[in-house]
Amino acid sequence: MTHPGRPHAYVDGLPQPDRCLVMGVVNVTPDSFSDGGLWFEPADAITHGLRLAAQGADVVDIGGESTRPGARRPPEEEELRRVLPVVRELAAAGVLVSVDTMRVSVASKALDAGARMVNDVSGGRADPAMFGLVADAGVPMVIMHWRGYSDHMQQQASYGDVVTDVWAELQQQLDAAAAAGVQVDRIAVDPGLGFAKNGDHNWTLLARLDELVAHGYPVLVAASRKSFLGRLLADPATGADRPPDGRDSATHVLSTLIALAGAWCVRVHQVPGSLDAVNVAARWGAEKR
Ligand code: PMM
Repeated sequence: MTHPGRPHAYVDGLPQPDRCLVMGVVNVTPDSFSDGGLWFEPADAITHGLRLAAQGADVVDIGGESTRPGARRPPEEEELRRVLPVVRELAAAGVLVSVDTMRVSVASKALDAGARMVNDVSGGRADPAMFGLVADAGVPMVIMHWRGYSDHMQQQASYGDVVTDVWAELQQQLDAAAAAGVQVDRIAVDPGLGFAKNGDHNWTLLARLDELVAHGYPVLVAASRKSFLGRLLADPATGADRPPDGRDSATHVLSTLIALAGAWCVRVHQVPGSLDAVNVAARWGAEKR
């Protein structure tokens, strides 16, 4: 049985409060949709990461590649240049750092620099050696549902039943991870909102999140500021999508619902509101036990 508001599965090696975890996002990129350019200078990214940690983020996720639809990949050297100084400084300050990368070389160097978790949005598909690295390092890993790189992923947004199909494809990656020796209790899964998915797919995955949770793996959800929220909250007068920095209230509401559905972690740009949200959900869920 699952307990609303309370994660029913934990990732070994990460904090285990009696509530859904909150992962804060630092995009060290010039072009991410949500905060592109704001934290592109290492000093700014470090300051921002420290702020997220001070606000109560359980984990701070550092990425150097924008994955917004249509984005081109940075060269490996550039991704390393963006990510490593930020990982190093935050880890040295005692922050629990996750590295958001699809490249095994970047993940490896980030772990050497103090990162303690790998968030691979390709779920090991972009670089199959990722599972071997994670197995050897013994660190937790997020396996996200992914069908292809951002420059062509939206052409692949075609499903029978999106929840069934996403799980079947995640299961393939879980099998590959296990075959490579990744410890099962160090894995979280993620439906990958917006990755080869349109707005309707995202809403279906969210509304039926309990079905993904029921498979027994800890589930991470990253809905924060994504474009399907901008569309939902479009200006009634002009029809223009709500810009990303106006999507945080809706993100926090979703964090409550995601936590109540039994998710393990929400990945968000603005930590305080979602931390309040998961605490409300945990208290609510405690009455249901
Ligand atoms: N989305 C983005 C980046 N990293 N990681 C996981 N695990 N899941 C996601 O859905 C995800 C991610 C997209 O962009 P953002 O960093 O601006 O939110």
